[in-house]
Amino acid sequence: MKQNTIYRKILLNRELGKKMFAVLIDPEKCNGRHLASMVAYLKISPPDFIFIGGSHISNSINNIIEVIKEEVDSSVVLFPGDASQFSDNADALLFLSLTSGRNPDYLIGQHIKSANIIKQSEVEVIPTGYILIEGGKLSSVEYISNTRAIPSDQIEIIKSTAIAGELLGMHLTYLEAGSGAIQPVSKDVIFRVHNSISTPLIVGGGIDSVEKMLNAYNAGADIVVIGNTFEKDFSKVSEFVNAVKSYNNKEEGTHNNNNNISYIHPDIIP
Ligand code: 1GP
Repeated sequence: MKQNTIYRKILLNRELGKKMFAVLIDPEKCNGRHLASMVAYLKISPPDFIFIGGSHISNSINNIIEVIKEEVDSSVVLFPGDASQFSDNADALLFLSLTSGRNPDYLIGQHIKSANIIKQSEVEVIPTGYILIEGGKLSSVEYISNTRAIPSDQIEIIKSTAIAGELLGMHLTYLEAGSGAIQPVSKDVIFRVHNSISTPLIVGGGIDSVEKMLNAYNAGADIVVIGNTFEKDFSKVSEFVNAVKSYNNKEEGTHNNNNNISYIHPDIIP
C-alpha cells in the first residue's frame, strides 16, 4: 500500500480553505465513444479527483483508469460498489464502510474479501465512513446493500453516525443522498456534521447545479462529488470546475481556513 499522498493532499487543501471537486464515473456507463468524449472534456478541465465506481460489477475498470491516467491530470480514486471493483492502476481507494446500514457485508464482509489484494497493491487506502441519507427516492446503494437510508430529518442520528465512524478510525466521512437523488443532502445536515467531526467531509448525490454545489461547500463540504449530471451532458464539467476555481479564489481573499465558513446556521443567527 502507498503512503498517504492523496489523503495528505485533501488535508492540505482543507487547511488552506480550498474546496475540492470530484467527477464520478460509473464504468458500466462508459463505452468506447462515451469514454473518448468524456476524456476530452476532462482533459480540458481536470477536476481534483475522478472517482470510479458503480453498483454493478465491471470488467472494464482497469482499462478506463489507464486511459484516464494517460490523458487527464486528476487523481483517480476508486469508489467501489463491492470488493470486485478494485484496480492496481488507481491512485487511491475509498475503503467504504456503510455505517448508516446494518448489513455486516457492507460494514466488514466486502472488506475481508478484498483485503489481501489491496494490501499487496500500491494503491493508497483511505478508510471512509459512508453514510446514506434519504434523497427522495430509493437509491441503488439502498437497494443493492439491502440497508435503509437515514431519514434526512434525523440529524442527531446522522451526526452520531459520523462521529462513531470517526471514533472507529475513518479518515473521511461521505454524506451520500444516492446517485440521482431528488433532494441532495441538506445544508443543515452538512453544517451540523461538519461541526461535529474533524475529518474531511465528502458530499454527493443529486447535486445537479453550480448553486447546489456551492451550497454544499458553504455548509462545510470539503469535496463535492457529481456523477449523474455529467452522464447526461459531459460538456458541463468545465462549468463546475471553473465555478470551484473562482469560489476558491474568492475565498482566498476572505478566509484563511475552513473554520471560517460563510454559511451561518439559522439557529445561531443572533
Ligand atoms: C453518487 O454521490 C454520488 O454515489 C454522485 O451522485 O450521480 O447524483 O451526482 P450523482
